[in-house]
This record gives sequence, C-alpha cells and structure tokens, in this order.
Amino acid sequence: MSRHSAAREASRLDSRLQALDDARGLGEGVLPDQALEEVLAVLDRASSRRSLSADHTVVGFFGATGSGKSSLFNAVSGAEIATAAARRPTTSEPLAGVWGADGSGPLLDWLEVRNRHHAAAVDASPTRRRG
Ligand SMILES: Nc1nc2c(ncn2[C@@H]2O[C@H](COP(=O)(O)OP(=O)(O)OP(=O)(O)O)[C@@H](O)[C@H]2O)c(=O)[nH]1
Ligand SMILES: [Mg+2]
Repeated sequence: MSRHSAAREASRLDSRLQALDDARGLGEGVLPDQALEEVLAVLDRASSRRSLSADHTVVGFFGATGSGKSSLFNAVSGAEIATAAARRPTTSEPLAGVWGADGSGPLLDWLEVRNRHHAAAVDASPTRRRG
C-alpha cells in the first residue's frame, strides 16, 4: 500500500472508530451494559493496535488442526517456513513470517507470537511496464 492510500485508510478507520464511540455514548443508559462493554473492548483493542506499527499489515490463517494452514502459509510465502505434515497436531505454537522487521517486534509481542521468521522486505512500489 502506498503512503498516500495508507493515510486515506487510516483516516477512514479514524472516522469509523469515532462513529462507534459516538454510538456507544448514545447507547449509554439505553443499551445493555454488556453490549456497551464489548464496544469499549473493541475501541481499546483498536487503540492498542494503532499505537503499534502502522507499516505492518497482519494476515492470519485460522482453522482446525490438519486443515492446511501451514501448507497455505508456505504457498503464500513462497518458502518452506512452516512444517506441514499428516501428524495431528503439527504446529503447536503460532508462527509469523515477517517481511520488513523494523517495528514488528512490539506488534508481535502484543499478538503473543513468539516464533518469528524474518524474510527480506518486499518492494511495494508499483512496477512499470516497459515497451
Ligand atoms: N489434499 C490436500 N491436502 C492438503 C492440502 N493442504 C494441506 N494438505 C495436507 O494436509 C495435511 C495437513 O496440512 P498442514 O498444513 O500441516 O495443516 P495445519 O492446518 O497446519 O495443521 P496443524 O499444524 O496441526 O494445525 C498435510 O499432510 C498436507 O500435505 C490441500 O489443499 N489438499
Ligand atoms: Mg500447522
């Protein structure tokens, strides 16, 4: 994502979070406390995440054991980083592939992912056609 579109995305998220907070305020004394607490928890999590690296997009694969998460992870990464096997379960700890390590440490700490594989940063600038 270019810096420009990243900034636009960030301001869109800002306005959505603001709208959620406004709705929470309007719901006070009207909506059940539990619903309001859940909204507050979402706002807290969003604020924690946003205090961490904005340069990293987190993509997660979730699914039952044996559903092919590690195989998919390797296919998407283009490298044999995760161990995929018929044994159940094979992966017992979450594993991260990190492209561009700078600033990723505190984010992965927050996500409680200890197992980290660092790969070279990908050049995200648009490619130009020639000829
Ligand atoms: N037929 C088929 N087999 C697959 C596919 N993806 C993965 N497998 C096989 O399914 C088995 C489990 O794959 P894994 O990638 O280890 O699954 P996982 O979700 O990481 O499993 P856990 O680490 O135990 O959570 C392996 O033997 C893979 O070779 C697929 O798309 N088709
Ligand atoms: Mg696995």
